[in-house]
Amino acid sequence: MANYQNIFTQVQVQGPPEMGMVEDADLRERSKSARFSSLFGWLGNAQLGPFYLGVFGMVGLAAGLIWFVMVGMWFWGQAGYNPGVFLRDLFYLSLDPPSPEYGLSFPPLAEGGYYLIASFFLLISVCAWWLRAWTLAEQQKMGKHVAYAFASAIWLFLVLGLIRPILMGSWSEAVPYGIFTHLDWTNLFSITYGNLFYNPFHALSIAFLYGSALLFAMHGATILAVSRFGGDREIEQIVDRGTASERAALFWRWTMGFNATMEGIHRWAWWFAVLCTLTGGIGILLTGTVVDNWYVWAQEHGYAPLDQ
Ligand code: 07D
Ligand code: 07D
Repeated sequence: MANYQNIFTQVQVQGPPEMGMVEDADLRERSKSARFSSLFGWLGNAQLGPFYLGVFGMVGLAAGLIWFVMVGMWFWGQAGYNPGVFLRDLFYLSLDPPSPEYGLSFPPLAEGGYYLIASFFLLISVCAWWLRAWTLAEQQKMGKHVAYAFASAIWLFLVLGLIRPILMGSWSEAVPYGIFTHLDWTNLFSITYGNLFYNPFHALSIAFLYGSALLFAMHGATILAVSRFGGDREIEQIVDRGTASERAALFWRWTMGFNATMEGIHRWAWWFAVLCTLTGGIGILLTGTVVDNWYVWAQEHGYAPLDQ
């Protein structure tokens, strides 16, 4: 018997590919073929394609690739064009922003100009990808929830690499492109401004980050636990008695007296994820612009003890 599909179910049902709706859709930018992959079927839907690229998809991928290759070429140069050194030092190599004396001016290529050009392409890439999320939702007459959530991540990204450096009057404030160097930057940022733990927006961001993981675990576990009743199929679940949905809801009502609804749980998830980067961006924006030292700020506002 063909069973319903989830990550633990090995049976994969295959019919003709589902090519997607054609009404009100621009078919010129959608590829024409679809394939099946058993590997993909274990992780999600087995069907691969059709793929929609469109103008914004093309621009996003092309600009992203230019950024990636520019960073890679810089690393290649730093490694002395030696593949062994490149691989050995890959996580330590770095394309750094200009030094502080250049302020917001355009420095020589080797002293940060190249970094600014690469950043420009990354900016175009991320923005084009956001437009793609918006226009694809528009085409399907969907809400714009994905685009708004992505906008929240882009807000933090823009604060880190564009808005705050401009407010501080220097591109040197931007984040370097390197695996470990961007961690060093994060560490140094915290130390420079008196320990980011005393920034309440960092705390809020952490609460939403941890909360997102907790909610994701609760939601994922709940749906998996009722998938034996068809809970993962979500059809006719909301109104009927005795359904997977009702069991899932009752489980949490009996566990903690309160339960989310099938719709509401996704609002919880959306808000927690969105608020993580939204509050984070506010916290970074205030740092160095409004608040110079978060520990001193916290002492002045009764958030940290005075006698330390
Ligand atoms: C799982 C979706 C897939 C995305 C992945 C990331 C690149 C970069 C590198 C060309 C969850 C793809 C990575 C395209 C290629 C070069 C040089 C998303 C998933 C797999 N960080 N960060 C990582 C970025 C910042 C911090 C990893 C980006 C801030 C800490 C990866 C940005 C601060 C740790 C990475 C960014 C910060 C990391 C895994 C941009 C404060 C880790 C990311 C554009 C927020 C972790 C070695 C991941 C790690 C890590 C990418 C910004 C802190 C390389 C693209 C400046 C403390 N960061 N990061 O899984 O292992 O995300 O680092 O803003 O511990 Mg970071
Ligand atoms: C970066 C959003 C932008 C990303 C975009 C993606 C590509 C790749 C490629 C798909 C992540 C673009 C993608 C280009 C595409 C492919 C292949 C989201 C980003 C648009 N902190 N901290 C946070 C904790 C400390 C510091 C947030 C914990 C120390 C700084 C988070 C701890 C110091 C910053 C968080 C801890 C410090 C942060 C990030 C513990 C270092 C930030 C949320 C337990 C010594 C950032 C307000 C996020 C922020 C941030 C967690 C400790 C520094 C909640 C748990 C004290 C400088 N920290 N942190 O979603 O917003 O990031 O702060 O110790 O900038 Mg922190």
